[in-house]
Amino acid sequence: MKFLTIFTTLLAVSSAKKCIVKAPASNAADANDVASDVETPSENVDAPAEISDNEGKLNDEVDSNDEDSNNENSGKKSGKLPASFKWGAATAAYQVEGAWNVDGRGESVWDHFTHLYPHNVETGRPGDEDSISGNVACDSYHKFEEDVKMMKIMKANHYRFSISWSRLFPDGQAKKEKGKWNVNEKGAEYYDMVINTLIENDITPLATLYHWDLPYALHEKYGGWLDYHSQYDFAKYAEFCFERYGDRVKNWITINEPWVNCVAGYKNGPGKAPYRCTGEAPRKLQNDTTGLDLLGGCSYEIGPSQYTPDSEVLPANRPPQRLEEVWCSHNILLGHAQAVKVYRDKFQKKQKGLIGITVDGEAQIPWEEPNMTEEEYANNEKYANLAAEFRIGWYSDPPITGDYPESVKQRMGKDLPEFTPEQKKLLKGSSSDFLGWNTYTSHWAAQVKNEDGTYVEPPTDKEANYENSKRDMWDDNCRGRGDGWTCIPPTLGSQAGSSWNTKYGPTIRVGLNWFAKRYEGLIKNGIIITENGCAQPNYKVSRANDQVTIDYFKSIGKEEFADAYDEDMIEREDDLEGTLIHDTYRIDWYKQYLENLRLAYVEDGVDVRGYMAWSLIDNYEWENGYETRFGMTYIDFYNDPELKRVPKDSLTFLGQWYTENVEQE
Ligand code: PNW
Repeated sequence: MKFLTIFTTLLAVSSAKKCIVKAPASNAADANDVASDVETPSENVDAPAEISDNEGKLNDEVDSNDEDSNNENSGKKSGKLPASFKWGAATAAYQVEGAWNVDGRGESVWDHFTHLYPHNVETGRPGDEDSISGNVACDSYHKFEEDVKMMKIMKANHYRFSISWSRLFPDGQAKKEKGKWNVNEKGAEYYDMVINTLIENDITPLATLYHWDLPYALHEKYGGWLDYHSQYDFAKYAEFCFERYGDRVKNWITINEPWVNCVAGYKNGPGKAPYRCTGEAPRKLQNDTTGLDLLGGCSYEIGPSQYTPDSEVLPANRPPQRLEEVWCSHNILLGHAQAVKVYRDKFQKKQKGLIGITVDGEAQIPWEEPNMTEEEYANNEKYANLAAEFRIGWYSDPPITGDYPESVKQRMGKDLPEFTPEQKKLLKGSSSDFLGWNTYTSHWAAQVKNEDGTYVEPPTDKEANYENSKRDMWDDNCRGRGDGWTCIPPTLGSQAGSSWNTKYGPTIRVGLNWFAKRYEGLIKNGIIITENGCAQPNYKVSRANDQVTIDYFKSIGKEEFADAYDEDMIEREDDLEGTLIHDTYRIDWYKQYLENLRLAYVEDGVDVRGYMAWSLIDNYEWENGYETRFGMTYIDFYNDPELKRVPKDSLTFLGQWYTENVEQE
């Protein structure tokens, strides 16, 4: 049977110091072009070229912040992306900066919990705390100019970085008294330097305010994102950033990936800080301890009130443990909205920048079987949309439409917190300037069947609750079989170097179309891919699924997706001559995803305005440590005290792709 799906068509296919960084020799010619003679940051930033003069037309007025109304059609005839396309790479503060206790920086939850539970990180060197934490990482705190050289090689015109909240406000609480902020000035100067250096090099800053590094003091004080107060502390910190940096930063992302922050930080632990494990993730069972377990495990201490794995309800303002991820999500979305309100009320009109949220989430692909009827497939398409509403819409609807998707409300029943009418108003349109999407991998979706072949039906209103909410669909667990991160075969695409990371190019096109359709007319400056990339396959990831995946794709007549690779693709930490530098798997990833992005723009008319590759450099890959490498630049973390940056082939490839596929002015 032949199905008309999107992807069948795809295969056709120092602060004041001036610092102009040049690319390394082989790219010198290009670098001279870009590192032009910008004199001072202020000259460059007063009226950034890509932002139209929209004075007096902000907030709800129709054409507010439409930075380039012609964008939509300009590149289509040529088959290229428009010259205004935002092109660059991304990193996050805790993963690259290091200098964790330098110049007055305060502890974040990542500092605290990596130090307390060193065994929660999958790789590292025994006894070497720096090898399991972001203590030093790439030391971008001291080596930022080296990073800019790498940006030049890929011809970046934008750079996405994040600001460390606890570097600015060590106890998390920003306050302005008598016109003066209680900021850690040395920390604030670091970001002045970053921003100015970028601008001097013709690279536009795209700053994220929160990339998972909550000041530990706030976790200790009231339980961090589990508590309602977090939104106000976040908004105050954001206000400082707008006031200090907003003359130069015109693109703000409030929160990075609320889903990962809350699900991996509170439910599926101990994965991400604060290492809570309120769900049924397999790793919990091994380490289900009360109190401190210095060898590794889940954390149950929180705030002024200690509680144990058995405590069902926390004191005032705290959710029941089983709903921690849900409440974390709720509060973090409100934090986003509060920060946007501050920007809109006090800064946007003058500064003329854009603000939005970045969500993550797998594109949902309807499950297909060789002898399926059209009705069955159509039903799975319907369920793919429902699964996407759960996985993505839960986070992207509130900042655009002002509320959770109806399907999520119906299935969660009373376990889903409600936004008050004022909160809905606050949320609605809070990501209407642009929407950021981090995209890596797709998942299958379908309506699950009972053993007798009948469909599992959605919960009735009476049955609706957190536990029942997803039982009739294949949601974020890959066809509903098993729990946790790892997909059960067949997977969509070949296995990259992180358990959840599979290479399936149509991911980006399917997802972009899903957003475009759902939010038609509601996002003024389109969608920005704020992350996409892969870890080169490595020794840690099992490929047991390869054959199942190959056989499956053959069985449905789509052999082209039976993507597998030879052993020589696998990264070996001791082989500098190999894929550590000559990263052909990663190049193929970028080729496939970028081609699908291009098609989404030129063929489907999706308003996609930017692409940030993850990541500019190898860095601290959270609970996977330093041996899961997502970078386009190599660093020998264990043996090289200089942390020298060595460009990989993929970095050069991206520079070429940009020249060939984006209109040059
Ligand atoms: C993103 N998943 O995280 C983050 O924003 C980065 O900090 C991180 O380094 C990068 O992707 C690579 O991991 C994700 O399970 C973590 O689907 C997990 C998932 C997706 C993204």
